Amino acid sequence: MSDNPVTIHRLSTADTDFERRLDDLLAWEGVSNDDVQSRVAAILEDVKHRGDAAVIEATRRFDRLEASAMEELCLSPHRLEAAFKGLPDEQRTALENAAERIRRYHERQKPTSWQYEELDGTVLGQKVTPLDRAGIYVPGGKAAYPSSVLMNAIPAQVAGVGEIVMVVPTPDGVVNELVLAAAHLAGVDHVFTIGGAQAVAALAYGTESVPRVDKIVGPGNIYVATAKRAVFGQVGIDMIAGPSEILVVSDGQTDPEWLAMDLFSQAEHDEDAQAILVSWDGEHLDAVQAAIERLLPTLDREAIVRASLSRRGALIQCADEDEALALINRIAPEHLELSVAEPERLVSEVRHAGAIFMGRYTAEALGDYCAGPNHVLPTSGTARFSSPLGVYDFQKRSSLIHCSAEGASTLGRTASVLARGESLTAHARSAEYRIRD
Ligand code: HSO
Ligand code: ZN
Repeated sequence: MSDNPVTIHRLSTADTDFERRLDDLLAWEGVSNDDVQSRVAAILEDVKHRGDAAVIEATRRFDRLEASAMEELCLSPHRLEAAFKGLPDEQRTALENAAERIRRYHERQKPTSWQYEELDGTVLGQKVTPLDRAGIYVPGGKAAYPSSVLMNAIPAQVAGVGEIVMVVPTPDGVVNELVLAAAHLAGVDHVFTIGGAQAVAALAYGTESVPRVDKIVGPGNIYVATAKRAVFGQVGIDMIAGPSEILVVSDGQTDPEWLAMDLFSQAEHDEDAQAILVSWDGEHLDAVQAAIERLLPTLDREAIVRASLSRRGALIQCADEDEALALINRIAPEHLELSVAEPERLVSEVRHAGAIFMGRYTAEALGDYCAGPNHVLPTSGTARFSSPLGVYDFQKRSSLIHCSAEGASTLGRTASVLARGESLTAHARSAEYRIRD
């Protein structure tokens, strides 16, 4: 442990080089290099052609996990249940409580099928259907999060997905009991102790033992992200997640230690995580900086937090609330904490943020575990065009068209004109057969 002052960036919107410095801080190169891409491509090809045998070999090579058959890399429902039952009471109850709240929130996201009838009797509508099979990638190692099992599997279950297949890398055969317990609670059907590009390939193409899924969700390392990008098209994917981020906006009235810990809570995920505090109160920023110095040596993950704060963390002074809003919408953060007296006023002007935590009491950590909304959120500015993981990610829509004789006749005239305009005369004639005089 060291008590050197942390070199967190201090910026002011009044600085002449503010724009450039902010751009530098926000820049994130998540793309994999040619070497990673060719290694991933080789693994995908191997699994596609040799199935289980290729997965078993890759698992032996990368995770040092021996198996002579795929059954040895598959955990039975009994094993998951035993993990759940074996938890200390406090952990089991907390997991149940979180799962219940996450389920209740996601129940509200269920889209419904709808249809309407036109005057001539033609019926139009939209039919919502859950995916047959979803694959959930759960990272192992330093980021093995049982909470993420709940956040990925519960929306799939609420959506009505037929079968949920989970993969979790298990280096040296070390399993995480809480992860297995969460899988039991969230209704996962199959768990395979495999990971990396080989697990993504197995889910995307199917093997003798791993069922082929329709969509793969969940975060992973650079090999997993590269593999997900490569199989996209063959299967659906959720998103390519970058490091976790938090943007806190403070009106200067929140306890500086609360804010320092809120920043740490995301910084502790990863050396590349990003924690930024914005305020129009300069003295308050000084007080938070002092609290950061004071609390840093008390952290279990001090080294990661120090690295994250000095690489990508910042305390930004702005002129007023309007400037804070402009920054929020420019950064489009994964998590936005509005630590102000009246968050509603700001929220109405926020256009881009994955999840918005309103008011001083709403620590982002509560949302990470148990408030109810999903913690799988768009990162690296992608909140400009995407949304939290939800029930809608595990369903798709089909259009319904049921023409009456009269409707077909009326539509036939319009279709015929347009089809002839495209020189597609079979289309035109097909429509014209149904025109009544
Ligand atoms: N903040 C993370 C989720 C997480 N936090 C899991 C703790 N466990 C990404 O949004
Ligand atoms: Zn977190």
